[in-house]
Amino acid sequence: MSIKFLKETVKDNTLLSVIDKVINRDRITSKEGIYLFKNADVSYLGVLANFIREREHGNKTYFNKNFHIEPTNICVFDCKFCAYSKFLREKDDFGAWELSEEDIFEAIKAYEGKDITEVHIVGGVHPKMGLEYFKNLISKIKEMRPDLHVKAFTAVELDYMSRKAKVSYKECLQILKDAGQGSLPGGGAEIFDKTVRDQICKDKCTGEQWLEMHEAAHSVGMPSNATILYGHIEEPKHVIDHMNRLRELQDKTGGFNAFIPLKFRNGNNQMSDIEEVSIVEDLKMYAIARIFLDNFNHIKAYWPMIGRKTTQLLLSFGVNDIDGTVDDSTKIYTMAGAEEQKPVMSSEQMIALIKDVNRQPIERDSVYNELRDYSETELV
Ligand code: V47
Ligand code: SF4
Repeated sequence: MSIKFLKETVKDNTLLSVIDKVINRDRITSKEGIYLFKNADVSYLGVLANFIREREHGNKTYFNKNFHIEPTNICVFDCKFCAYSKFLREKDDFGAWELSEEDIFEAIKAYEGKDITEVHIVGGVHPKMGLEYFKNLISKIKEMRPDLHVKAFTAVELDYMSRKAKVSYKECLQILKDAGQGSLPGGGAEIFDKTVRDQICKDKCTGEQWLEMHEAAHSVGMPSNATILYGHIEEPKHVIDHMNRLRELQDKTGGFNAFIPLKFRNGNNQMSDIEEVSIVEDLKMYAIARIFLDNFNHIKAYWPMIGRKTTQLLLSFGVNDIDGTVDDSTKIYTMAGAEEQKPVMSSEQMIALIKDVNRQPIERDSVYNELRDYSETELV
């Protein structure tokens, strides 16, 4: 359905005014954002989100070639949704891991000669792995692979690192940047609102600290991503408050690359009694993110978490980026019950996934420089 036709069929005044705002590139308010969650149906949201997506990016759909390193799942925190972490006292239990430096270098060496452009390093907050350790680790990784972009550490890990090392956020980030770190992933954001955050991840950094960390990263020249963990106990007002705080920070710094909604998965965690939301809620979440976050260039669907089929559908609901090849190197979602029990996609499979829904596959680097257009590439 075209946006013009949508305008002719919609009768609700608020929904009509949101259409006009989208067409005129005007910003929607938080009140309107909440209204969309409560009153707009998924087809209306899809038309608007797709209109914005195609206006900004045409059919272009970005992916990159990356892999993950998760140094440990030992964590001092106890997020209720986490299916992955173990306390230090459980370090000898089945399922706990602590990679040695050698293990990490082996993992890097395994990609020697391969045209991978990014390593994504995140893990549990291990009480014995601090700033000094990670600074040296990054320097050595960059010595081995100067061409590799290192996207590393959630604001939660960084907050702990800087407090232990007794340095400011900015100093901590500058040290890591000097060692070769290129950017920050978006994890740890969850829901900024204190009442919700206290119920799902009370002991880790606050929403305000998460935002402060990303502001500090942008100020030292490191871009970052932002996430939201949706589909559990939060309400529309919390989601909109979360996105509003991100929109305000983005106005100030312009340092965010992508927004990544992460769907709560209920396997093997302390929130397993909460049912997962339906695909309709997923589509609405992504579409409203695309409409609300007018100053974010990219909305990313992280396929190992949301699954390949939904990812394809999301390319018509505002999404223009599907992350990377990942190469079976992350356990966060498989342990929480995501469909992707083996998150491996070759570049050919990513290209096919994008082409199957008539979009244009573009390989990008970590900061969205276009590396290669695969539209004309014949797949064997
Ligand atoms: O902050 C943990 C989420 C995040 C569950 O920046 C869960 O490019 C759903 O942020 N159900 C970490 N989600 C991962 C992350 C990420 C992933 C891919 C790309 C990027 C990027 C960032 O994973 C955590 C938390 O929100 N998470 N457990 C769960 N049960
Ligand atoms: Fe630790 Fe991250 Fe799991 Fe929270 S989500 S318990 S910070 S590993």
